[in-house]
This record gives sequence, structure tokens and C-alpha cells, in this order.
Amino acid sequence: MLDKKIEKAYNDQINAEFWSAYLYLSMSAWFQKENMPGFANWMYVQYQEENTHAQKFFRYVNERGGTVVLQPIAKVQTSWKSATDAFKDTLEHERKVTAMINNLVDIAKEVKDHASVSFLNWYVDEQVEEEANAESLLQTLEKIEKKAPGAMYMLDKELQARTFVDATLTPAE
Ligand code: OFO
Repeated sequence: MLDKKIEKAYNDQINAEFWSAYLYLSMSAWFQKENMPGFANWMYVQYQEENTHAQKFFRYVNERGGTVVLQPIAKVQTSWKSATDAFKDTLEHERKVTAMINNLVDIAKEVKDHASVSFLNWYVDEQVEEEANAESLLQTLEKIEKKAPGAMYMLDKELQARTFVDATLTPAE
């Protein structure tokens, strides 16, 4: 049985993960429009990952006998000043999500839900990777976007290679 306080926090997190998916899908559309297909692909993969993050919470709430309450997904931004600007927003957003995950761990500890603490570890580790990926691309963009259009072209080509892997599924699932 799931404690009501953590059940509410899980439902808020499902909404936040779907909102993240929307944000990156919107960025993907913007990059496509800006004729940067590699960046659009990278954001589309990010969108797919966020969906799986939401679904992993969804499965867990059900598995623990909780009630999933899907909430409306708020509107997202539709354009950015530059690729650098989009990645600044990405990093800032991922830092917020990390804070939300840490808050969930705090609630799990407060309500003595040890299973949740264990479950949430996957997200704690995932957020390290999410922030590192966004930060590394942002640092590269800050160096090249204005000064080296050729390097931008190469980076766009490189990002075209990113493919989606559902990291939330263990072989048993
Ligand atoms: Fe779900 O990790 Fe990004 O937001």
C-alpha cells in the first residue's frame, strides 16, 4: 500500500515527466524548423526517454496498489533564440527535475517507504546522466554556435546518430 503523501508526489512527478516529454518534443519541432535535423533527432530521442520515465512511475504506482491520477499537461514554449538558448533551458529544466527527484526521496524516507527509496535510486542515477549530457552539449554550443558554423554542421551530423533505447525496462519487464 502506498502512503497518500508519496502517492500524490508520484502523480505530480508523472505529470512533470510528461511535461518534460512535451518540452523536448517542442524543441525537436523547433530544431526541425531551423533546419538542424541532428539536434531535432537528439530532442526527439529525449522526448521518447521522458515518456518512459513517466511510464516507469505509472507502472510503479499501480504495482504498489496506488491510484494513478493523470493531470493536464501545461503548455510549453515553442521557440528559442538559438540552439545554445534551448540547451540552457534544457539544463535548467533537468536541474529542476533533479530537485523534484531528491524531494521524492526525502518523502520516501519521511514515510519510511524503503521500497520507494530503492526504486527512486534509478532516477537519482538517471538525473546525473541527464544533467551531464545537457551540460556537455551546452558547453560545446557556447564555444561554437556563433564562431564556427562548420563545427555546428558537424555537431548536427553527430547528433543525428543518437538512437532511442528504453533504459527503464529490465529484461524481466
Ligand atoms: Fe526524466 O529526466 Fe529529464 O526531465
